[in-house]
This record gives sequence, C-alpha cells and structure tokens, in this order.
Amino acid sequence: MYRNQWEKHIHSSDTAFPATLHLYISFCPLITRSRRRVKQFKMRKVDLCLSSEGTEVILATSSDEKHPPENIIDGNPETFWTTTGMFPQEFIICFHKRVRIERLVIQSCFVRTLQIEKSTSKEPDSFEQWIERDLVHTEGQLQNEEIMANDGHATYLRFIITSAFDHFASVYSVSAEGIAVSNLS
Ligand SMILES: [Ca+2]
Repeated sequence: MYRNQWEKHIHSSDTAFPATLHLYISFCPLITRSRRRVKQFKMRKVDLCLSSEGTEVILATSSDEKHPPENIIDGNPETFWTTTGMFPQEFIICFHKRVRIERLVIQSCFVRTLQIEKSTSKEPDSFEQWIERDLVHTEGQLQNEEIMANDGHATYLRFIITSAFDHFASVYSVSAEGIAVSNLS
C-alpha cells in the first residue's frame, strides 16, 4: 500500500518535471523572437533631423556666429540656435529625400507660438500649414515639445516662431522619428 503511493508520487512528479521543462523551453524562443523583432523595428526608424543623416538647415532668419542654425540638427543637446529680438523667426530643414515623420520633438527656450509647415516638393516651395502649437515656459527648464505626427510625408519642414516669452528665443534641437521613404530623383 505504502509502496504503491510512493510509486504514484514518483510517477506524478516524474511527469510534472518534463512538462514544466517543456513549457520553459517552448516559451524561450518566443521571448527571443519578439525581442529580436523589436530590435529590428527600432533600427528601421531613425532620427531624420540629424546632419549626420544628410539633413541640412537651408534657411534661417537669424545667424549668430556662436549659435548658428546648424546647432539645431547637430545631435548635441547643449548647442542651440538663437534668434535676434524680432518676430516672426523661421528656419527650414531640408531632408534631401522623401521621409515619413511619425513623431517630432522640439527642445527650445522662450518659444511661445510655433507653426510648422511642410512641403513634399523637390524645391523649398509649396509649403502647407501642418502643425501649430502654443508652448509653455517653465523657469529654468528647456521646453520639450513632443508631437505625434499625422500625414508626416515631407521633403522640407519650415518652423516659424511667431511669438516668444522673451526678446530672444532659442532652439536646441529638432528630432523627427520616422523613416526615409525614397530619394528625390
Ligand atoms: Ca543642438
């Protein structure tokens, strides 16, 4: 009787162990596969607003020698472009290719009203109104404006600062998460 129970016990734990092991093994590749997929997805998306990606600022209404417009797309969070004391002020970013933007992040200081226009032309013309934002100023902090983009197809972006919280405004960086769609040719 005792032996019979003991055998039962051994038998049940014998089957339970391989079952657990089996579950563990079959879950493992699932996790690895999904992690790999996420990694590939991230690699496909890039920051399209980087000079290292071939992007350029082709026009800016102010250019201080120490704080030139290139500082907006240099990938360095400490460098910035600064305006003179008149508004509106603007700058145009050229991607040199067709892109689809999904998310924009603008880091700035003292910007009150920001308009963003975009063009899908080969030349910097035919801009259409795209996004308009009223920004908030918090003393001692950079403005970090995050915009989820609808219909983000563009070849050029035009940023117009129509008003500011001070005599000067500055833009530290513009980053555009998205994908390069095709060349301009
Ligand atoms: Ca910068």
